[in-house]
Amino acid sequence: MLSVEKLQLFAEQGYLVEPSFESLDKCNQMLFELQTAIGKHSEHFPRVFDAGMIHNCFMSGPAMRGHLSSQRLRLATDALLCKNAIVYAYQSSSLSPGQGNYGSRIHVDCPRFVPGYRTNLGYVLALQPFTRENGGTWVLPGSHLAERIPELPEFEQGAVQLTCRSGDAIFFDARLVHRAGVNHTDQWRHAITINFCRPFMRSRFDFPKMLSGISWVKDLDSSARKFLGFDVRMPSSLSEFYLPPSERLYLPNQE
Ligand SMILES: O=C(O)CCC(=O)C(=O)O
Repeated sequence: MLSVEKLQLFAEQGYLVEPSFESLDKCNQMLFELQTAIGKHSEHFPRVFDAGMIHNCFMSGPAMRGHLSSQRLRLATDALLCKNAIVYAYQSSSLSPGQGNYGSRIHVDCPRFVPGYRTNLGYVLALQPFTRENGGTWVLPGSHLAERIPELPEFEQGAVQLTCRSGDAIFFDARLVHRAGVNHTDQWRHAITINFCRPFMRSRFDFPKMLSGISWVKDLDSSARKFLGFDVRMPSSLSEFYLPPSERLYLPNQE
C-alpha cells in the first residue's frame, strides 16, 4: 500500500497524509457516534482539561469500534511502526466553534526520544474537512528527529498546516512536534485520533479488563482484538500461565 517513496518521505518528514483512507459513509457513521458521545460525556464530566476529546472511542459505537478492523489500518501500522502493534490510546479531537483544545498546545505524543527507533505512531482521521479556518493540524516537518521541543516562534516559522478532506488520514511519528489548530468557524471540526505503540509496551487503559463481560467483544475480528491488547495480556496466576496454546493470554512472537 505505501510506496518506498512514501516511506522514505515519512522517515524524513515524520508524517504523511493518506487521501480517502476511510469511506465517507463510515466517516459519517463515526461522526454521528462521536457527536452523541460528546453530548453524554459533557453531562458526566463538564469541566475536564481535555474537553472535546472522547476517550476509548470503541466504547461509543459500532462504527468507531469497527474502524479497528480496518485492514488498511493494520497494513499501515505494520509498515509505519511494527507488526502486531497495539493501541496506546483511541480518542477523538474535536474543536468547538471559536476554540482550540488540549491538542492545540505545541506537543509530541510520546515522552521518550529513542534515536533511530519509533516507539509510537500517531493517526488522525478527519471526519470532516480540515481547513485553514477550522483548525487543520499543524506539524513541524523533521522535528521527530531531535529530542528538543522548539519554542513557539521556531515552531511557527517552520510549521505547515495540513488540510484534508473527510476520510483522509494523517499518520505521524509520535515524536513529531505538532498541534491542533484553532477553529475560527462557527461549526465544530471533528476527528478521531489513535496513538499506536509496540506490543510489548502498555496502553493508557487496560482495554481487555475494561471490556470484560461486554457482549460485542466476541464479535471483534483478530486484528481489532490484537489492537486492543488481547494477544499480550499478562497471566495473573500459574494456571493462566499454563493454559493450552489456543487459550494463551500472551501470544508468542509479539515483537
Ligand atoms: O486535532 C488535531 O488536529 C491534532 C490532534 C493532536 O494533537 C493529537 O492527536 O495529538
